[in-house]
Amino acid sequence: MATVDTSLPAHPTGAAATLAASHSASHDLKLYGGWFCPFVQRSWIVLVEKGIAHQYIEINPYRKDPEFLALNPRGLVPTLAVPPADDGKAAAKPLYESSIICEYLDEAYGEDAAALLPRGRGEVYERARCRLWIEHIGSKIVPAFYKFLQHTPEKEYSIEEARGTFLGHVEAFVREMDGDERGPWFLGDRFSLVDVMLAPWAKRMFLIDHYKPGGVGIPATDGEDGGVWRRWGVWFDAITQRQSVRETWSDDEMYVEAYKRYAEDTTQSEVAKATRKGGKLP
Ligand SMILES: N[C@@H](CCC(=O)N[C@@H](CS)C(=O)NCC(=O)O)C(=O)O
Repeated sequence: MATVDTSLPAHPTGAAATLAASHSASHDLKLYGGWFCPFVQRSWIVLVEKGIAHQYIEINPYRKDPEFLALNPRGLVPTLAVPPADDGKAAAKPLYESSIICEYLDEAYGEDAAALLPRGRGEVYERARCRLWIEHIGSKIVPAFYKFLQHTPEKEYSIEEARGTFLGHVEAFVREMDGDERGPWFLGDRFSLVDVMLAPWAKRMFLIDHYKPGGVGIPATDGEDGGVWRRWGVWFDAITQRQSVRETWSDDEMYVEAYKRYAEDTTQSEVAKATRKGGKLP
């Protein structure tokens, strides 16, 4: 039986459709993804940023096909099939979890100078600091995003509480950003995995404006904390206009339709179920 999740449109549209079509030929490195999925978009952005040859395979992760589960027992996208190291006789090796896939792709491909995490000998602390704020995105900002988007009047928490928690986690992140107000990236003039990790949710914030009364509610830039929110605006504009982010994006209206099931809290996705229970996201 088709559900709100399994009946999602089967293909990307817009820029993402063009990108997927140009990576449809068979290749040993395969990204299994869903066009609507922000975790997939993270991995997809890294593939584009680094110009990594690959095959993109669109699947619906809510249909737990046995071939998909054989690769990823968690049944989630993104799932990456990594080429075997030897003569091609061995089977492809699976990898999953978006942040791990992104770090793998960054380390396995490209020059050190183009790395998306600081890699130099003298940069050990800086790399750890990046991972700390990547962890903050995953354990604080992303869960608060879903709690906000899945808010309905029946919930035991108010929309103001959901908004306050979300903005508080975003603010803590912005206060850690380097550089002056010109930024634009988390590391100032250096684009990194920290930016990649939050990019898909920055792109999806318009859905909260669309569906929730009062919208995201980013504070005014002339208020008490104006500097913080000006810095946020600089980062937000830069990330949402970044070519790799635009190329991995379908048409806006497709997300409006796909995220109705979150806004109405009817989806049975693992992320949504964990959000409802107040547990850790998958
Ligand atoms: N922690 C995982 C989360 C991935 C995830 O939740 N993906 C969703 C699509 S956006 C999925 O595959 N859902 C299938 C399901 O919930 O059954 C990651 O970072 O890769």
